[in-house]
Amino acid sequence: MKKTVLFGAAYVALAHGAAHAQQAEVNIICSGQAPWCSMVAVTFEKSQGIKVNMTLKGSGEAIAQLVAEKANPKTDVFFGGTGDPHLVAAEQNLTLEYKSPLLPKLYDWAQRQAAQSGYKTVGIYSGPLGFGYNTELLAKKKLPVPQTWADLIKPIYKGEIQSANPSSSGTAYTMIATLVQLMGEDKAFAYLAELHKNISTYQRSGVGPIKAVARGEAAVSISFVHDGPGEKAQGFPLETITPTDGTGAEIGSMSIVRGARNLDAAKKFYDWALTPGAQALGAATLQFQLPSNRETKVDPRVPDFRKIKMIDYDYAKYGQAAERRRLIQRWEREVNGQAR
Ligand code: S7P
Repeated sequence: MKKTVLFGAAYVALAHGAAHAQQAEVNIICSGQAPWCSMVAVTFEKSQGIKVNMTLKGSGEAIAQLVAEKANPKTDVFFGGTGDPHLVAAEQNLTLEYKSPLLPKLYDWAQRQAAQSGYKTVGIYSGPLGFGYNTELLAKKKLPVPQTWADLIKPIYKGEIQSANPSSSGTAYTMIATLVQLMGEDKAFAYLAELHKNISTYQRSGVGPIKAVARGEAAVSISFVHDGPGEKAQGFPLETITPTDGTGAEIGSMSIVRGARNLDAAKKFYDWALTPGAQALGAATLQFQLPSNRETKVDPRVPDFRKIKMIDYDYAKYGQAAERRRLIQRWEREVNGQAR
């Protein structure tokens, strides 16, 4: 998904031969889906007159880039993706403390994400983890809709499930951290080893599995359920469900890079991205996470947290670099390293 998109104002400026050499610009890594990232870039550029250079990357690749650029940052803002790489970036001092004037407008969970990072990141959306399933494929294979985590390790689902790989995907890391908090660590890893036998593919990106299920390439995915309605709206036979034995959620986040070359523009983007108008661009591009500003209109397709059995997810603990590394390494050793 490495793709750099340059948006138009700079070209227009050149064409007009105006003195636009000084035009403000901002370099953003976006870890959301492409239509949303593009809409955010185009709308910000048009409304604020600041050129946006945007690169799309999964959250794992995004943090790797911030680490690689540490001595000479080329990125100004890291927008979207699960909260854990943002917390890791904050801990490693790769991102900058900034208190947006919009902070008081945000839900508590988004403000907590900011506070526990020393205001080096902020929550921009949240969404629960669950399962996607292809209604036609399950019917054809005479398979029941899985209701619980325990269901997914039943032999009837052998080769029918896709997940993402936690080494590259924040979504898959959220799954590991959720299971560890739900079951206790050793039981969670025993569970993941059983689940491994039913997994056909671990995809690099978090949205890959639900897209594969929507297109009939697999029957069930472990995914953020807010990624389901967008696939359904495109006509795919896709439904989602959250496990009745409890689940976790991401706090999608945004951070300003320490040493950002375009700090003023980065702060302008950051403040703008927390407004209801900017946050409404998610649903407008079929992205149905719960926006963090309390005043943002909530689309009816956004998963209703009040109807889902949520665990009390410890974002601070599971966002620690050492904990994240340790759990991913354990998964590589005890799960991914095993034959299926
Ligand atoms: O944009 C959809 C979404 O589910 O994808 C993001 C996720 O971090 C994708 O990155 P990974 O490949 O690292 O899993 C989520 O933040 C977002 O809600």
